[in-house]
Amino acid sequence: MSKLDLHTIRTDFPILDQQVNGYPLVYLDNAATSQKPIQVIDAVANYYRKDNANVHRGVHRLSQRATDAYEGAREKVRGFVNVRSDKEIIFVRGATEAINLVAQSFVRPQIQAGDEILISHMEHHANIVPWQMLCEQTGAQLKVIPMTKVGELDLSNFDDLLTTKTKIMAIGHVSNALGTINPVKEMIVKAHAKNIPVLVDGAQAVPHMVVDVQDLDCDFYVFSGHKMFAPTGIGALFGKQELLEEMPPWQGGGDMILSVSFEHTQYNELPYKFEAGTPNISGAIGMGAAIDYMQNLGIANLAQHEHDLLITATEKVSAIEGVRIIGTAKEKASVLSFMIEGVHPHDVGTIFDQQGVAIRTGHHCAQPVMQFYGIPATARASFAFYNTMDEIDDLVAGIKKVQELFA
Ligand code: 7TS
Repeated sequence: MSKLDLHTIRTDFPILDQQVNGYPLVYLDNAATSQKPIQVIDAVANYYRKDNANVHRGVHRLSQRATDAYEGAREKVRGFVNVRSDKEIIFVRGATEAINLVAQSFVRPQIQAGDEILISHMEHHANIVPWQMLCEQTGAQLKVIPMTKVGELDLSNFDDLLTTKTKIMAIGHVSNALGTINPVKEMIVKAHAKNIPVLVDGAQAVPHMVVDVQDLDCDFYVFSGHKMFAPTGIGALFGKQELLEEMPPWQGGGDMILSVSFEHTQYNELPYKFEAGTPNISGAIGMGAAIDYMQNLGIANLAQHEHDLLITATEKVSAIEGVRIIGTAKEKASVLSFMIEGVHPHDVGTIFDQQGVAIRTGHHCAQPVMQFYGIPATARASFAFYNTMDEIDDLVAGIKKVQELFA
């Protein structure tokens, strides 16, 4: 049984209380982006009402308050994924920007033609394309950990993929297309045994489970605020301090310097070295408020409820004839991708929308996963802690409606 008071929780999310096409909205597209509680919306609005000023540069009161709130948010993010020091949390635009930063600032200076970058077959495009660009720039090679039919990583030849040429392994914690939770901790141990640094893409993990980067011992961990009930345009990069210290800045500008002359510029210390220009102050504050919100409810409680939703949805959907679930890994979080026999996923999505049910259809920015299964797209329901068991029934009813219409 869920320990959450869903009725109260749902009143915290005003957007959920609306009709779409004459039906109550059932929002099952949380892997694309999550909804925001009033606590987050108010934190952002109050910042603009009372404290708005630029950070790190004014002696005046508002600037001090804005700076305190922004740095306070960094401290919350630090605690959220159990990072040792504030210096190791860089605010970025999201997971995508964080991966590009690591590719260009950490890997590029040390990679040469013939070196290798190791990713997996189930990565989001954000954890493929920046590495391909780096390969084009340097002549390095992209290597891919294969996957199995159920949607798990095939680690049978993993040791052989970790070579003396591997400059980084970049791996998703949870697959957005399949929901698979990858055994990143064990993979990190093996990579580290060969001195290979590891980046973990946690975009789909942090909204759904307790993440402890010290326990994982990853070198970099990236995530986006908007998938964890915070605003868009903000995210975080964790990097081990000793690595961040050695990395050159990624972008130049204000705030990332200690002094500038035409002859020489001295860069600022961590984390500011990587935060050129005026940052997304309100976004960071909203992210801090989202973390407070999740922690007040208890992340383990949220995870338990979502697990119950996923188990129930999986049971009910797999019991429907003519429906195939894509991604049946043993360890999964919050994603149910499926195909209805004889119906294109986009038609599924459209018919769902007519009943107020929001799901995502398409390749989910994971085209290699679709290529693996030989399908153009899937329909994907993805859950958050504010979803209810009744909404699982709406999902099931939606599938049956589609089947009726296409019978
Ligand atoms: N990594 C994973 C695993 C993701 O699921 C996403 C976004 C990203 C990285 C990129 O995050 P961004 O915030 O920088 O865009 N995933 C999805 C999705 O599944 N549907 O829409 C966006």
